[in-house]
Amino acid sequence: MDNKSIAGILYETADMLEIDGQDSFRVRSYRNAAQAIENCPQQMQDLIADPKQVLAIPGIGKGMLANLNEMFSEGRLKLHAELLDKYHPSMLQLLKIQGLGPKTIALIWSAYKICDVDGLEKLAREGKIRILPRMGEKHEQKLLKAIEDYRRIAGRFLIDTAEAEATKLEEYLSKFPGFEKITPAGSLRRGRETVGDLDILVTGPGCCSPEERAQAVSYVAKYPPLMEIIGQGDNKISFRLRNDMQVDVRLLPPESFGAAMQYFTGSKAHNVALRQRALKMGYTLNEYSLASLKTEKPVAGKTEEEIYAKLGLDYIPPELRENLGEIDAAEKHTLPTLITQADLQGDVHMHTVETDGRNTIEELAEAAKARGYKYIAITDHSKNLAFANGLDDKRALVHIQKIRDANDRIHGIQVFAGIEVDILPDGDLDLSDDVLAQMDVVIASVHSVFNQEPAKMTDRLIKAVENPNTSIIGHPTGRIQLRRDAYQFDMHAVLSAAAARKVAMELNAYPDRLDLNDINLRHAKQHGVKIVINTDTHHISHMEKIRYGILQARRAWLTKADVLNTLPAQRFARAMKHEW
Ligand code: DGT
Ligand code: CA
Ligand code: CA
Ligand code: ZN
Repeated sequence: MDNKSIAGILYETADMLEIDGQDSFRVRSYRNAAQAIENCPQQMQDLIADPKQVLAIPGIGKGMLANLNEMFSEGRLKLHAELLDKYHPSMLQLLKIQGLGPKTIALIWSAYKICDVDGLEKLAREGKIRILPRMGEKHEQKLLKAIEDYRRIAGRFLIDTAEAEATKLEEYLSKFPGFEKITPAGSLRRGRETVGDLDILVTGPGCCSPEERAQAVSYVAKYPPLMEIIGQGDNKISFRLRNDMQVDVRLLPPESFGAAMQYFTGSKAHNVALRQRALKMGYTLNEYSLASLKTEKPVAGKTEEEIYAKLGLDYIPPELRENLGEIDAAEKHTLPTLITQADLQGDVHMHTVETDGRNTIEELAEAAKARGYKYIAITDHSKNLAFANGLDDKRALVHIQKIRDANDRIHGIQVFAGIEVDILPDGDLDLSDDVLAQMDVVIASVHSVFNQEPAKMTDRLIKAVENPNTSIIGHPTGRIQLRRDAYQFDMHAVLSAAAARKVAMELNAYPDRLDLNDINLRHAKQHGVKIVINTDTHHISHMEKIRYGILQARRAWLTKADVLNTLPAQRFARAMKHEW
């Protein structure tokens, strides 16, 4: 059991204890422990043999240590299982509905003994929520809207979660002697920002005869995090993991591995268009091969490359396979040379211990240097973000000096002085112009008052773009994936303003944001607006999240030339002052 799974069980236990009406001290002890374990850099699994080390973690006492021991020895927590039994696992789904906390769930449970999403929706539609104490018609309407939002995102996972699950499973599969190649397909391979289920393809000598496949399938079925098998066939097994993620594992003979990769990578829309093209050329295309219509003889199937080549197309990278013009471009040899991670020279959105980050300027610089970057920018928060201990003018000036001093001391990487300054509700920036003018990089971001009228939000953003000190608009739509929608505004108007002023738009690579999305990025490019890909690092471990930003940029057809932080340091610095 890894830290994330342990924390998940403890969070759920805390929530269910609260629903159960247990005292708040006990509830909090589970929640605190969950948080501590989630953030612990070492795996509990490695610490558990030494109780002293576990007890040294703030938030973990003797009682919690006993719980941890139980989880490692039994593979479960009895209290958690009992609470799930008393209510129903569906209770945990209710907690994922925005604005529905344990107290309200407890209220609804005590009145109606209902604890599933469908049941809750029925109650709300029948007007049975508004009559409960402290509730009203407005609460009921809000709840119905929240249920709708929940349904839209339920069953999807952030790309980093999906990737981590895929990697763990691949490690397990690679221990089976009959498996030679193991590859994720589906939306994960296309680099989509969220993933529904995992599609894993396997090939090798263990996938050939029915007996070998039966053996292989039974090995897959013994994957420890597997919770429930959904379906099992001769060459496929589908199952659900503890976190509710569904996985399809398919066993394929080597001669059709490429055809299967092509088919199961999708997207469905890309496949439909490709199959039509194949038919026009006298072929059939399916998950086994590309074959001649007349003779039914396969002409390609071992690799994707040979399939695209036989269809008269340049190889289409998975990120582009959405039927958004890529087949046409592949035929005309006009597919773009997509940006790669190696093109990036720096990462210019980072927070330090001075505000809500966890590392010092030096630690960030060293970690960035180790990644091969030529520059970074330190961009702490401004004072409007009080809970993050944001900087006022005075502290900002001291901080600039601190960054300049650090830059003089550290060799082999340039450290730019920057700020992530709040865009206030009226569009003014949160620090004075002469302080901002001293910064090398000014990222202007909205962090509060998200629910303005669209016209007002548009004016607010345009005013921020037109501030001569602004270099970049940070996470421009404010969405938090699977949790909070983008705020409403006229993207085209803001992009036009940004193009006129040579202000860049951020592609925030942090998986919860991935903002701008692929469609907005394509619009930005059409408007002639340049992009900066950043991680918004709050801890050195976040720097590697840059690859999700790269995937998103590739999905948007971006090339090296579209992205400013591919420039050498001096030219990048000029670009931050509107010269590109
Ligand atoms: P997801 O799981 O919702 O994030 O998205 P995908 O793209 O991974 O979709 P999934 O898992 O349903 O199917 C994986 C791939 O298999 C999909 O991208 C294309 C292929 N596929 C699935 N069903 C069909 C189908 O009915 N027709 C065609 N042509 N391809 C399909
Ligand atoms: Ca999938
Ligand atoms: Ca699937
Ligand atoms: Zn921010």
